[in-house]
Amino acid sequence: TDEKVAKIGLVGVPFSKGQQRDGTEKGPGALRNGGLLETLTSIGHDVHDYGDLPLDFSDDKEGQIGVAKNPKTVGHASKMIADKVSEVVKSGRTCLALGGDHSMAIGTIYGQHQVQPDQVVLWIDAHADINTPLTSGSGNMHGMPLSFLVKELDPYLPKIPGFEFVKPCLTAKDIAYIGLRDVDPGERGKRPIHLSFDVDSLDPSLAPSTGTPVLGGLSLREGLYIAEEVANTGRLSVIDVAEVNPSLGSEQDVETTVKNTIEFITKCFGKRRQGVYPPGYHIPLPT
Ligand code: EXY
Ligand code: MN
Ligand code: MN
Ligand code: MN
Repeated sequence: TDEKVAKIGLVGVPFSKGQQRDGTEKGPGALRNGGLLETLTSIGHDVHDYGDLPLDFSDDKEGQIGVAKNPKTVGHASKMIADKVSEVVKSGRTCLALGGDHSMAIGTIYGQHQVQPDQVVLWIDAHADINTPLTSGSGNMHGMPLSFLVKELDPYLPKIPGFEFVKPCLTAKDIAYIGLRDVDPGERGKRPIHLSFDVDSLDPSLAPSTGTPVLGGLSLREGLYIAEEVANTGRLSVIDVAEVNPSLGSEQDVETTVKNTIEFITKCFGKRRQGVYPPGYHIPLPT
């Protein structure tokens, strides 16, 4: 059989201070209530749930004007996220980090980097999330995570309280935003993949419960195709699921968002259109 059992380490990142709406802190709960664990387990995966990180939610008094909002709160969260993700990756599990707004990726990428310094990042998003605190018009840190991690941007990055521990760990060419179509064998690497999935990459009709929806997004088939191709590499090491906000939209919107997000996650872990046998499954015989 070619079915693969993934060893998954699930980490809840209930966080919303990288942007200004309440609700993304409820993303992990919404995905749990939507049956994520049961679905992954039912197709044979070994899921260890590390629970939700106890993240602080206070608004900072400092740093509100111009530069970056809530930098200390985001910085402290990033440190806690990084430590947990590196623990999970070190244990040999694929880390499934359920956010939370997309500022979570500072910690998840930096944490993975401690164990797998040759990581590459696949960023699926309607937004590039690479504003520096000085180029950002909003001050929202969920629009900035990559600027803290990319070496080429280091000279442009002001010192921000809370981020003293982060050293840039990626070069620009370690990041793909999507769309490569012609790669030679010699250009291919076997590097561990960090998949950063912002649900707002999907069309708002598919993931309406998110804070910064943009019309004209990926169709469900396009999104699931990416997840299937990534699963086929066998090199997934960390997945961020960012910007699910169950406080936005109707009950039906939340349900749609959660259902499609769970579908994307299960495809990342090898769920196939033709069905998956759990390990040891045999077609029942009549007795
Ligand atoms: N580029 C805009 C900003 O920096 O505020 C919008 C960023 C939205 C970030 C969302 C979650 O991906
Ligand atoms: Mn994003
Ligand atoms: Mn590196
Ligand atoms: Mn986005």
